[in-house]
Amino acid sequence: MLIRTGRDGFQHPTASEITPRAVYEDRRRLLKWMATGAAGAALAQWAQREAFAQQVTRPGKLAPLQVVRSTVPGAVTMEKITEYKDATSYNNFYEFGTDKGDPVENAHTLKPSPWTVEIEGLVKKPAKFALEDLVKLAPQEERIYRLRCVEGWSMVIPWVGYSLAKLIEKVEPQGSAKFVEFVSLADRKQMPYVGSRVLDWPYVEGLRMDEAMHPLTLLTFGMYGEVLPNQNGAPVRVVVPWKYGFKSGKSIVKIRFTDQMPKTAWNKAAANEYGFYSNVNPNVDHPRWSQATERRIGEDGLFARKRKTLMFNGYEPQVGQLYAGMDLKKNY
Ligand SMILES: Nc1nc2c(c(=O)[nH]1)N[C@H]1C(S)=C(S)[C@@H](COP(=O)(O)O)O[C@H]1N2
Ligand SMILES: [Mo]
Repeated sequence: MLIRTGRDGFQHPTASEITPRAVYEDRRRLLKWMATGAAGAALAQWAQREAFAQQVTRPGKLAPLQVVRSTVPGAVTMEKITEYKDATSYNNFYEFGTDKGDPVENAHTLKPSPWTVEIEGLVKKPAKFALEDLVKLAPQEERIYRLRCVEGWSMVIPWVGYSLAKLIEKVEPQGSAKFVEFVSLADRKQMPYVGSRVLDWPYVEGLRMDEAMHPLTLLTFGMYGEVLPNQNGAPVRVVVPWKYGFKSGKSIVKIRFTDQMPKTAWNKAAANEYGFYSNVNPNVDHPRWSQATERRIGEDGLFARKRKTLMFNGYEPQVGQLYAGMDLKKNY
């Protein structure tokens, strides 16, 4: 059962969200577990996360989204949230220009409604979803993720969406499907820089199937409690928190299941600089600069210190296992 709170629309967790389901289903075990003190720790952790999530204020500029708390491990970082004005005015969205300030200025020509997302390729149930239906496929969760751009800056953003895995399960990939490809809109009428020669349009990104199925991989419809602003990839994008930001394609119109590693836009543009995996890794430098540190947007005053970049952007406990045995210097 979900209990609405009045002020901010957040929903408080039920016992099943704070305690492991098995424990909660067995009353005797629950009492034992509580006696160990683990319950207190879980509650304290929950209260702390709650306090941090309360930082999320709705900017009140766009349509609000009803959100529930995410129970996915690692889905809520406790770091200070980047200001909405920074997250929406310092962007990479090359379809609207290559300067950080271009998207906020130019993306008003994007029409995020009506919108459809096509699911095709190696799936048993190919489909065409109207955005309204896609939004309703699963409860919208709030996830507070670090976003680390390959250029050496980072932000902390409260995204709204659900695990991409929920959509993937619905469309039933065939056994032969090994990768998922994400295709962004490429419409010159709406996107002034589509046709420019910086990238081979449309913007394409991709994940291995197990990466796409990982619960942290978010099919994203909003941020800061509201629908996505155009410059952040309205009306639907992907967010993969342990990878460099460019793996998170914006304004997606197609999701294709394949048996071949997708040819991604950045890999085609410069294969020696942007590999398919692009996991955040402080030990593997970009050929032209170090990846060991990052600048947190909003902290860039005169005395702001650079932060150390974390392996897998800090999501190693959750995703490290996906890459066990892989040479991450080769598979950059
Ligand atoms: N379609 C499309 N998606 C894109 C990009 C782009 O140029 N086009 N830029 C990527 C890069 S480099 C980053 S860092 C993130 C930035 O997301 P944000 O502007 O919401 O912070 O979007 C990614 N998704
Ligand atoms: Mo980026």
